[in-house]
Amino acid sequence: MLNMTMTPVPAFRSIALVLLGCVAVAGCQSRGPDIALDPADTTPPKRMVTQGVSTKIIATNLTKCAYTNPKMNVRVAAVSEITATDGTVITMPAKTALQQGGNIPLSHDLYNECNQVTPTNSAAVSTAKVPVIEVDADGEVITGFIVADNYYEMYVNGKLVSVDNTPYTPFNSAIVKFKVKRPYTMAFLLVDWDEHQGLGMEVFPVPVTPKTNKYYPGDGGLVAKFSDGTVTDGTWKAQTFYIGPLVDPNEVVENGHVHDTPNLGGRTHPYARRPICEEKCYSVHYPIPSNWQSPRFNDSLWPRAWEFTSQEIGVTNLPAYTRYPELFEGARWIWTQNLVLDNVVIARKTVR
Ligand SMILES: [Ca+2]
Ligand SMILES: [Ca+2]
Repeated sequence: MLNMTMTPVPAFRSIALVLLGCVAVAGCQSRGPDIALDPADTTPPKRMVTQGVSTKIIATNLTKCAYTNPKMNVRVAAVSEITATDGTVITMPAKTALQQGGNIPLSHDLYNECNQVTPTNSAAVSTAKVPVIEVDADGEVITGFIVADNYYEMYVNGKLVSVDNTPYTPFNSAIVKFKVKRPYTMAFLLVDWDEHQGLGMEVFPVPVTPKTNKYYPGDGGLVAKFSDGTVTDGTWKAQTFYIGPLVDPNEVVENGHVHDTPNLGGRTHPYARRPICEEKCYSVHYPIPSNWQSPRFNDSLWPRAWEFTSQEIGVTNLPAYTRYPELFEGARWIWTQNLVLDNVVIARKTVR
């Protein structure tokens, strides 16, 4: 006990410094990123390694599709747990607000076959009934359009403003409205959902070749545009927390806070290597920081988001996106370094 008091771990020391700062600096209790950032933790996070599929199912299916027909690509979005080699129990594919449930702001549909909301073009889209989530009572109302492959949850200044109501497939898109003052920080948790949980692979619905469709590494992507002019692009920060499938965990090369897979053929389909390890594949995971949603979270050591084209994302035939080019004009698809292997991503942007 005495030792703990005398030599606090760096995290406690950081909190203490922030608290002391608040006593000295007037107005530091106010929300918003105008307050000091938490000190950056320069210690690179420690990897956790898993092998094989996660078998402990904790939620059988988060997909709630009110309407279905055989032509729709509706897939089961399970949640499970897997134990890493260091004993850490990790939720697959991720801990989400959707699974937690309760009083959460479920997304308002731009396009969603499950709810039969499928406007034919941008002119047919109405934002009138989208609820406004209040972050600042005296802020401006900002409207945003979001496509995430497959799941997103979005925070503004630490407040949850939208949770993707369709976590896996069919591919949907959403409209969000929030009231906030500048500067403000947006933070997205993004999940490339999968069926072979822990492996980062899905069951591809259409056979690619007779054997390759059962273990198929899926890919991710986020595109969003907001009425104040903010768009997703390479000025955002993006960090990956779940990388797989891997033949060997050492295929993830760490350089400080950059977790890259530079030697696996490519960063997008069809160039990314498709390993044949199947149930023996590994994944590498990193702990998600507890305050990642906060405007005070310091993402300065995180890599910048990578931009990808619609062709690389594979969305040239995705009505949830392609029907509304005007609503996404100027926004770029973003993800981390590897669109295929990076399965859980946090993307952040402070708008000044
Ligand atoms: Ca979705
Ligand atoms: Ca993937």
